[in-house]
Amino acid sequence: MCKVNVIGLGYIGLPTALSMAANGIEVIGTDVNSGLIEKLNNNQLTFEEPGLGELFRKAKKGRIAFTTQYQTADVYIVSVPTPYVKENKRLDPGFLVGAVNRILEIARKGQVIVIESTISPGTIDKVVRPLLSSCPRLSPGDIQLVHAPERILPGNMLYELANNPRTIGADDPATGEGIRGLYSRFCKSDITVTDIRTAEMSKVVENTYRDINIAFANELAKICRADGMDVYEIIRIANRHPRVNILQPGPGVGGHCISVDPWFLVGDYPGLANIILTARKINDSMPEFVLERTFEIMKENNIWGLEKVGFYGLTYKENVDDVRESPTLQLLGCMERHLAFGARVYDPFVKRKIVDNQCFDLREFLDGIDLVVVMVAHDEIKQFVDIFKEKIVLDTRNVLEDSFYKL
Ligand code: SAJ
Repeated sequence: MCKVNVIGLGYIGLPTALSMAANGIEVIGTDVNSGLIEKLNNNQLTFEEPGLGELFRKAKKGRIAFTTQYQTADVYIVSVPTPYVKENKRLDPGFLVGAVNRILEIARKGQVIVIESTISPGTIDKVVRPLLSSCPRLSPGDIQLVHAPERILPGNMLYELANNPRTIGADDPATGEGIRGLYSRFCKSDITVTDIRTAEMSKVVENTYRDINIAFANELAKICRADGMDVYEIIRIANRHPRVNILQPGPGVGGHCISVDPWFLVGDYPGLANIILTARKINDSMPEFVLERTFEIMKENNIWGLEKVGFYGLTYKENVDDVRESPTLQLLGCMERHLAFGARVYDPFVKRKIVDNQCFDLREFLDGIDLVVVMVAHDEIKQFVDIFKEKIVLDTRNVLEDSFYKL
């Protein structure tokens, strides 16, 4: 029977560990954050995701334990953060190196290390393999490496974990087939086995594809704004074409994935990753574009003073609590650089104070302001359309009716 040690119990590691345990696999969930481990051992979840509570209860009926310690296992799944260095747009492999080194302290011949964290193409060769070859306890080939990138969409993680096709990159086909068998215990879709380099590149390419297509929608929004056209109607009609699928313009691209992964290609292939770089610049320009629209609307409605303005939404997208690289944080950073302070901010999913003038109650947030800029399309908005109607609204997510300002 296969025993699995999942390293890193964040947005990817925890659902993966729980899904495996709920499907009869023995799982040790490891995270260096003792507070997180304590919460899990007290049956408290560490982030919001539809269905996570039910999966947690199902997993706890299986064989799962949470600890800060690494434990020897047949398979180690590494799902630690892989941030990128803003200055040079390259991957910061620090957490990955730390996790692999800790595994190599206890790993034994015949065991497998699966890297799930998103990594730039070539990271396994450049960063991970040298750790194995320099490990005095092990001989070449004792430990097999696999890269199994995830594709789950925050906000729909558990369904996608079970139903999205998966990619398994492995040096050794037999190992790839073994890991395919393990993942098929909870993944009901097809699982492609390929080599590691192809698995690394395909993952980054998927997210880069999406970033470019979001940039196209955002550029269309700017073009239509300049010419007084309705970008949403144009996209709606264009998408009636059987082979056209234009995405939606928004206030920017956030999250730890779409806004990050394309930079790996820009950093690794300078001079070649041209449309990729241009798309990143377009998406990163959207928070400033929202500020320009906000100022236009303030002038048009004689609203003077940012204390009359509120930004609804701090997370990077609807119905999640993740604020990493969020367009609102990018926008507030831009305002600070121009010494523009005083606007209010509110997000129903953000319970802790992370910015100045942050409100924690919707009515408190709306009371006394004239202009609301909707930055995130949380479901809450649709429950309170009537009170939003009492305000001037810039709806950057096209989530409210036509009576409001749009991008
Ligand atoms: N966004 C738009 N317009 C759109 C779609 C998205 O402005 O039409 C914005 C969102 O508001 C958000 C950002 O883009 O700020 C990214 O959101 P997302 O829903 O497009 O993607 P993520 O980051 O939540 O998840 C992506 C997914 N990748 C793809 O769809 C190719 C997911 O499958 C990956 O597993 C995930 O990245 C990841 O972890 O790599």
